[in-house]
Amino acid sequence: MSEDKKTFYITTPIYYPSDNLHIGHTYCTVMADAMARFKRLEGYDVRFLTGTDEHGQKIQEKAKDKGVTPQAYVDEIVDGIKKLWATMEISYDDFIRTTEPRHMKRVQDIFMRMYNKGDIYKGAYEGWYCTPCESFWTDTQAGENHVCPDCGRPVQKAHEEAYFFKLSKYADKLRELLKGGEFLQPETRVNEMIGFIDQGLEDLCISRSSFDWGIPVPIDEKHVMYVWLDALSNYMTALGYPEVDDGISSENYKKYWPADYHLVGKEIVRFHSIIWPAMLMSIEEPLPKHVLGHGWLLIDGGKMSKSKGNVVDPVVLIDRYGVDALKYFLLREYTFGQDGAFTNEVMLNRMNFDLANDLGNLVSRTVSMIEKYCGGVVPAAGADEGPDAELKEMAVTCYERVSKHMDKFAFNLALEEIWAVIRRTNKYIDETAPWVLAKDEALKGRLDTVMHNLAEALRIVSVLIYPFMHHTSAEIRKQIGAEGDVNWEDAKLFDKMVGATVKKGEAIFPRLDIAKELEELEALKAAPVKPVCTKELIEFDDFEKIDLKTGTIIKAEKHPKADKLLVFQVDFGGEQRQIISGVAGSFKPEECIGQKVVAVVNLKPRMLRGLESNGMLLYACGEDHSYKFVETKADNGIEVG
Ligand code: ME8
Repeated sequence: MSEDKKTFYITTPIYYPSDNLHIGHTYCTVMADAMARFKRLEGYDVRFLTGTDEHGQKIQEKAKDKGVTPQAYVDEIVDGIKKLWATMEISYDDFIRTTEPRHMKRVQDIFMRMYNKGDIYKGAYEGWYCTPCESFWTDTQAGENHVCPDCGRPVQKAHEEAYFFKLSKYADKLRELLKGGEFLQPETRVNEMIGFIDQGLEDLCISRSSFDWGIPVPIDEKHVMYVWLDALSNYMTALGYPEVDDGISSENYKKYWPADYHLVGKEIVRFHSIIWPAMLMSIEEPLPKHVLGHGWLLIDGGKMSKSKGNVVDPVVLIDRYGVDALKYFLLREYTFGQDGAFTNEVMLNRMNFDLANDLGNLVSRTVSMIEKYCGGVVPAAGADEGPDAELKEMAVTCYERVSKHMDKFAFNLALEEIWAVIRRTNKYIDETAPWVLAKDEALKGRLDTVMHNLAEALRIVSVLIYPFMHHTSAEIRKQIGAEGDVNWEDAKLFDKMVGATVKKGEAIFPRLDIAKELEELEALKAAPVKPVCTKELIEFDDFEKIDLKTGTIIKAEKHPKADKLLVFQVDFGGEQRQIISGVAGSFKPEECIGQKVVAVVNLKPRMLRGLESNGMLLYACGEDHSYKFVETKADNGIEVG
């Protein structure tokens, strides 16, 4: 059966692990995830790929600044990215890292295919390079001020021997592809790209020799591949294309390629709709069906970006409001293809109005009333009356409208359709006034019908929201007693709930005090969460070298020749030692006597202004250089490990 399923292959950009990801990256990944979940629910055999783009000058420079190897640098950040996606339960099928051998081998093979086709030649590059964007620019493009036309930052002069890809050769075919109208969306980007081609496509420099953090060019070891050639190939290498001698099959490639959608931010549409198809034309492989350029999340009017540092950390928002609330906000608030401003206020209002008020209230009112009026069991319905038929019709046809919007990646409109059902159902409660019906035994039949209809409408909502907020879907289903897995077909039916037992749970979205939240979020911004680790990572063996012991200060006095130093005599349970610390600003000598301490005892002795210090005491030190003892309750001379 599954052999016959239609496939659906969707990708996100592979992000640079030059820094932790922010809410802009989260936005793109959340959209891809919602689409993947939606298509799975519709019965497609979905392949969802994300990953990291780990080579290039920018990463090499970042690693150097931090004093670590590029690999160690990216390993740590990629770890954080994977944790973020795990927290958000991003349902990717594969996560590709461009430093993995499965990718590197295949990119070299792709390079050779282009080379053997006669599309690669050696020359010299003379122009400008934007390291944050990893883009080449000509004199004209960089302009008099020598800035990157994409991001506006200064570019660096590059003069290198390099390999070139005959991009110009494909100009006509690319123009045709773009004019076809289907390949690149939204439409507004098409003219921009055609304009770019019309200016005259120059051959593309595809190797660098001034740094070495990249995939070696197979025919010339002095060169590494240009990071975009390396990165774009990920969409195929992750599927096992081309077959190389490493035991990984290309079955997935046969099954899923060409990609249905490459979802990318608008700033990298050019790479995906010009360079990428030209590479594929060169190696004579099918082109992806669609490239979709989404808009940016803006902050204070500008693009939120890692290199500008004006970023919103998704982890902070998830901790406070939960994964589903954040996903809902991102998918509901912004229009696909357009930029949108991010502010805490917009986000909190959205969460309060749509989630706490509309959906949260509907769930809690429905479940409470079924418990109160029907003994907690969903009753059968009688004949339709008043607004019943309208409510049913709206609920059972909602999936059609949602599907139509999803075909266009219009997540906001799809959610708006679902919320129209939610709001209609809330209105239905007000119109039917169950609390009045409950007062008259003769109206019990009508009350049952109303309760039944509420439970059914909520069940349909629980199916429809599943691709966007699966935790909330599960929680609603638990509270209303809906059985079994979510099934898209069930969104078309209105008679599944008779006999289900409801059970009131916690409020699914507690109401937020917006003024208080705004203040607290602002305070968090002022005092950003500091990473615990601020130094280079060390090996366990390095740590093992440190000999830490407990002791008690038995004597303390000022250093006769230095105001900042205190001279301690410390008893380590047998041996006594003199240890000098620069903490006179934080303690009076007499208050140190009797203090239990932890000390490094295998530090080489040092002379400090004429007195020997034999070890080092540990303190917790504030930024203002105030010190506190690191206390211990252990006896003297005990090893600290
Ligand atoms: O460009 N608003 O990686 P990258 C919305 N490695 N989306 C945003 C955003 C914002 N403010 N900021 C970033 C790269 N994004 C390359 C890609 S693909 C073969 C190689 C999202 O880490 C958006 O999807 O700079 C954008 O295209 C992507 O992150 C860029 O991530």
